[in-house]
Amino acid sequence: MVTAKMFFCSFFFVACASAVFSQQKEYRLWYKQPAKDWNEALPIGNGRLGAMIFGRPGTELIQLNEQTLWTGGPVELNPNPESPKYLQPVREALFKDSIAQAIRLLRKMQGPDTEMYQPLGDIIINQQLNGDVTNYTRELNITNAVAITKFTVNGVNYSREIFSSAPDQVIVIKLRASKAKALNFTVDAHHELQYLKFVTPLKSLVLKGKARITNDERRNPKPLLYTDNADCDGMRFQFRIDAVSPDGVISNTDSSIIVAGATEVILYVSAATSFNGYDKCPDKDGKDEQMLAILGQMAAMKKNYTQLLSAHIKDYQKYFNRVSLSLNNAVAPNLPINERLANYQKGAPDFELEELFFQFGRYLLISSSRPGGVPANLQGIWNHLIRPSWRSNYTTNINLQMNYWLAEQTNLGEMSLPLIEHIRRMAKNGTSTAKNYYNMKGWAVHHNSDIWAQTNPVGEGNGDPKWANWSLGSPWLSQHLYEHYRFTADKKYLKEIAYPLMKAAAEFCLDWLVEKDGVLVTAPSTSPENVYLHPNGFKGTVTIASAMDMEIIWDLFTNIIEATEVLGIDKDFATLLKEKRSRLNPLKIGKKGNLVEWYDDWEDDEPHHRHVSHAFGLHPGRQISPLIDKKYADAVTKTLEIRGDDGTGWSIAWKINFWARLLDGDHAYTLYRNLLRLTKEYSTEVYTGGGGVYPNLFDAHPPFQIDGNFGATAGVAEMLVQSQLNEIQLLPALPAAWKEGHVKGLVARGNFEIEMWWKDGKLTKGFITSRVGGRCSLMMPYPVIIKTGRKTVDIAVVKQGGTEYFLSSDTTQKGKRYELSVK
Ligand code: FUC
Repeated sequence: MVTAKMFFCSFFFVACASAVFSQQKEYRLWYKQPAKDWNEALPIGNGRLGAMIFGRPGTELIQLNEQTLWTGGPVELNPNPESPKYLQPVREALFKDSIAQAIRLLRKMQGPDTEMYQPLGDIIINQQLNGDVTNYTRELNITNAVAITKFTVNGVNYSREIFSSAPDQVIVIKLRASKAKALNFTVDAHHELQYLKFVTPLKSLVLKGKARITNDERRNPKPLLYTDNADCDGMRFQFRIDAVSPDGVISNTDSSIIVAGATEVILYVSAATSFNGYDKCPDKDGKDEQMLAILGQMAAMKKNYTQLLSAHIKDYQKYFNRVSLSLNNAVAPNLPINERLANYQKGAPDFELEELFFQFGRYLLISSSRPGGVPANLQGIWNHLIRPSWRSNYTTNINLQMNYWLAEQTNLGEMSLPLIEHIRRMAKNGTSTAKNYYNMKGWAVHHNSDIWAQTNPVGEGNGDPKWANWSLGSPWLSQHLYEHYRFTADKKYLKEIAYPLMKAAAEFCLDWLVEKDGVLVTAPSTSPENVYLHPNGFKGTVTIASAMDMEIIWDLFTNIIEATEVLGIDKDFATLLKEKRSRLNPLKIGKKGNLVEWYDDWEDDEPHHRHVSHAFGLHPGRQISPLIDKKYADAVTKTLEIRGDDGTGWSIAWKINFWARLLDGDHAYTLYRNLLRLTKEYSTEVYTGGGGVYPNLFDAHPPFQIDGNFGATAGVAEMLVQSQLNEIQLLPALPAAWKEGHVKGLVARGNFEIEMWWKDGKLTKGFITSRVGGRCSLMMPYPVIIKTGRKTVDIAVVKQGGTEYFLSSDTTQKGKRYELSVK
């Protein structure tokens, strides 16, 4: 683990060191009222420690999370030894169109569900305020990652500043009063379930608990219970709060801290769990969470507030300031976000809100996914529920992947390392899954994973195979392994980390593919989580060779073939994959002009279904593009038109990316606006339509699911720069509404960093920084040349998908910034 991390840091040094820090605009989400609900509270995080701040004057609520606090323990690798014997009968049933029989048998090939991500607890600050609250505001400044609540009572101004520091691994809260000694409050801690709470002789308030070893939701519908009992071996956790004040008197009860007569108070919050890796029992082989929390707290308390704050801002801005975006020279209207969202929904322009929402996705990724940690889950790191929706786990048929689409493009490549590390863990468990469930080589990942790197088909014998038995997680996740190479151009990483895992995923695919009517198909196959209407009058979920399966496998094989050329290795394997790729069941165009999703051109049970899995080849894949073949691009366009512009949050976000890849900036922009709809639904799981945002700009599935935030940011990046076809396209899908603008710091494959200005739909000026050297190619509808100083420039006019493009290409030197010449 340590070696792997060190390796990652070293290969990343090149990218980080050459990043040019830019001036950044100040982006603030601010409100005139405290949060009434969790979805109105404001998120902060340092990758590991998260908090939701309600900003309530009298009884402040700060809900905490620690990224590694999950139920359960290491996975059982062979929970269903009977599984392999059902595979052949499933295939036979599918080939005979006995779909109901195939579904019945597939349920026998399922295993345990995943564990759940858990809340850490709450901090409650009860402040004595003798009078009415006036001048109230609360804000989250995403340019420095600090949240502030301010209000006045009886002429005294009170403020609370809070941030979660990555360099010091604590949450810091500064409470201040404008009048000397006017602060009087108690600090309490709480958890929804059983816990132990006490104040130490040194006046640290401590809350400790233990997560249950199994979520056993299906077998035990009763609430989960935390216990301090030694024979329950779930994960231990604790958080500690210390108060420091230059002038106030700090005392305590058995279970709370009391502050009296203070002008300023700093609260330090540290937390730790006993999580010691995906394959270690979190109790008996767990880390000493008490020692970790105490040591972390002691180190932080040696520093004063100013030192902690400046270290935090410096660390955060090192990432955040790499990208700046300016649309139509927008300035923020002097209105709270909820009012701006309401105006926006009525059609008012608010380009600053559009910039802010783009940057908010980057803020959330920096705050929930740091090297050395685990990946951002369905809610990043923010969850207050014991039973969160979908267990707040890692869902791998779109959601986990979407969380990371923005990372490389928006200059946060390091933040994808937790995903890469998790893929390595899933590859280990997934090797057992491929062997134990199917008797196959390579590694397999199904629809869900968790901190324990679970990879088996979930559902426990009762799950609907349309999600539970989806089996192509390893080839899809391998795309992230390869994309990390494409963006960094780091051949050492490709050779040592990515390639062996990609190859093993391909070995699973080779075993998984079967021949039918002269072509290679997958069986069983699903098109996540959609349902078709079979001409024989039944509804089906399982099929043969869904378009998505074929596209995912095409993607992996193509990436491996390319990688073998880059590395000069494995020629025979590449030859084999080329042969297999040419025999994959081909994509088809249906009677409506749509891209066929299923084995045949069947109707959908729900034509507006949120998943658009068969458009994978357009995005995040690179098989389909208007620049390659108009025919398939037009078919996906038709498919998207039929699916419509609504959806869950992540579905709308995916559609932004689709339309950007179809080079239709205006349509992508329509979807971006749709996603910025204030949702009314706070807690119900809505599956059809209804996506949007909450007042805190968290994406609404509904309920809150963070992939929509990340996917939207990636979508804006796709509108501005694309490079999936290797050549860089600048402003490929610029909406007409963004008449003029400037963007700095987006990254293109090959490790090129871009700064550019545009006006009336056309590039006016630009620079490309070559971070590692190498050939840089541009594909533009008008001539754009990199000024490398060479006298002769290679520029060619090429016809791509029926349109003329100017292709220019030149060799660049590492670390050099080149101006673009625009004709
Ligand atoms: C998939 C999606 C749902 C939801 C869940 C977490 O099952 O179909 O919409 O996002 O993951």
